[in-house]
Formats: sequence, C-alpha cells, structure tokens
Amino acid sequence: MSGHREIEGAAMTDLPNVGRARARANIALAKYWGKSDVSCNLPAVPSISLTLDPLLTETRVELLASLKRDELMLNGEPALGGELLRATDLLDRVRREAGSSLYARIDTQNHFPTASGLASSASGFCALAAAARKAAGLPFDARKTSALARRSSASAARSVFGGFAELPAGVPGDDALSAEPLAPESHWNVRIVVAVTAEGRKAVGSTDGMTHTKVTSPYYDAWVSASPALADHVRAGILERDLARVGPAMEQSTLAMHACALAADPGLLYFQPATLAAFATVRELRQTGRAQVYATMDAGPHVKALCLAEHVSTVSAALAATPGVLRTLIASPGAGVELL
Ligand code: 2P0
Repeated sequence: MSGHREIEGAAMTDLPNVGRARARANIALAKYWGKSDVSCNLPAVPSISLTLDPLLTETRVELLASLKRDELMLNGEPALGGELLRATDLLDRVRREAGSSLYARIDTQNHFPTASGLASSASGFCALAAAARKAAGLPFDARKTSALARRSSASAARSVFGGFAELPAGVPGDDALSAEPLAPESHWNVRIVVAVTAEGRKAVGSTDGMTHTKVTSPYYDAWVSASPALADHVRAGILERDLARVGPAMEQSTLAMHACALAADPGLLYFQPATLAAFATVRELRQTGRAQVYATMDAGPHVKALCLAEHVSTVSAALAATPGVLRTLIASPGAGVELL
C-alpha cells in the first residue's frame, strides 16, 4: 500500500529542525460537503478520492529560535492574514505534540500546471502537515499526518495516501479522524481530464459554501443521508475496477451535492454555461459509445471527467472542442505524501 515514500538521498537534507515534503492534489469521486463538527473540522459524510499527478505542492518548514512568529512564503511571496493563520494553527498543534516553542519559517511552492483551475489546499495542507511534523522531530505516521491535515482542510487528509483514499464521516469530537488508504495508484489505470471553464478564483469558497448550505438548504439532511450509499458504490466499484459502477455513483454524488448547494438561500451556483456543455459532452461520448466516461465537479465551474487511460485522447479532444472550455489538463493516479 503506497502510503508515503522517503525519497532516496533523504539523508542529505535530514537537518535538525527542518522538514520537507511533497504532496499531490486529489479529486473526490464521492464528495465531501458539510461538517458534523465545525470546531474539529469533521466531515458529515464519507468521501472517496483519487490522488493526482502532476498537481504538486512542495513545502519546507524550518523551526528557528530567532523567529518571533511563524512566517509563510507562498510561491515566493509572503502570505499574511487568513493563510498565515491557518498555517500557524497547524504549527501550534505540532508544537504542542512535540513540546516545542520554536516558530517556523514555511516555504511552499505549488507546481500546478499554469492556471489549471484546480485548488491547492489539499496538497498544500498535506505537505505542510508532513513537513511540520518532520521539522519538529516527530516520526512519520500516516494517520497522524492525515488527521493533522484534516483539521486544516478536510480534503487534505486524503492526499496523504496515493491512489484511492477514503475519509469517513466524523463523529463530533473525534479529533483523531484520518483518511484511510483504499487502493494504491497502481491499482487502476484511469485518468482525470479536467475541462477548465473559467479563469480566476471561485466566488464562494468550500468552507463558507458548505456552512451556508448546512444552515439554509432544505435538502441538506437528504444529502447527508444519501451520501453513505453513494460512497459504498464508489468504493466497491474502485475495488472491482468497474467504471460502470463508479461512474454513475460519482455523477450522482456530484449532482446531489450541487442540488443541495443550489437549494441554499441564497443558492450557490457553481455552474457556468461551459460547465453544463462539458457535462453534455461527457454524456454524449458515453451514449454514442465513443468512450466510457463520467463527470464530476467541485466548488467551481470546471468539469473533471473520469475515464480509462485508453479513452483519454478521445475524451480530452471532445472536451477541448466544447464551447466555453478554455483548455484541458490530463491527470493520472499519483503517489501519497513524500518526505524529501
Ligand atoms: C471534496 N470539496 O470532497 C469536496 C467537493 C469541494 C467540493 O473537499 O472546509 O477545502 O477546508 O475542510 O477541504 C473542499 O473542501 O474544505 C472539498 P474545508 P476543503 O473534494
């Protein structure tokens, strides 16, 4: 099971008080939307994901006696405000566990394809959790790293593991909740084709969007009660390598999540015209027998199509030719978090 790997030559950078880690983004095939416990950041529903290459974040953490506070460099620029607070919050947990009082210099680089339209919080908090624990001298522990990352961004818990991973729903108060590996990246030769449909940041972020949905959507309870059965189908289909089982449950998970968010007050509308056009392309490819392919989307207008590797050219070409799609990006199953 590919949980994490130590890179060869790690001893060269095995300096005291320094940790370096690389993590990849993931896409949920069964969606997380809504929290059972906001203060512990626990999901209300189980989610199942695929960790993706080449969507990488690399992070270096150094604990230094000379610092008066944590410092965060994000892609070479100093980060302040909310981003720094979230990093400090994670560091505080690591310091408590390790008995350290040293502040951290954090340097994090996202190596995402230019303007891929994909979020980096999953890979970012996963890499930060692994690097911070290493810098504080804590031994690598996949589940502790996952729980730490989950506290900052629940989707980040899943990026600890390569290939397919599951984050169960959280029982309120269970701050040890972590993701679990389901199948390694070598398990199934699938691809995700991302149809990028817009530039720039999304209007309502995931954390705010799911809180707003829980508070105002009359469909929220239905979403929470429907999700476990959808996750069961996705999990079973992954283990059987059966795209005809994973795909419909994945589409239903996406559309049920969005139906729930659309019914919030005011409604959360993450769709653009090109989003619906891309969904139509995916269905047409399937119905005409040109490719076995299914669609999902997150808290943004891009469509992510899941298909077998043998169909990736057909799917990518059809999505690239869809009106409003700006470009496509192909991602493959990727490894779990790596200490460098
Ligand atoms: C997912 N999303 O399962 C779902 C589908 C977005 C839509 O996980 O509040 O950024 O930091 O725990 O991890 C995005 O949620 O939210 C997400 P927080 P996060 O991938």
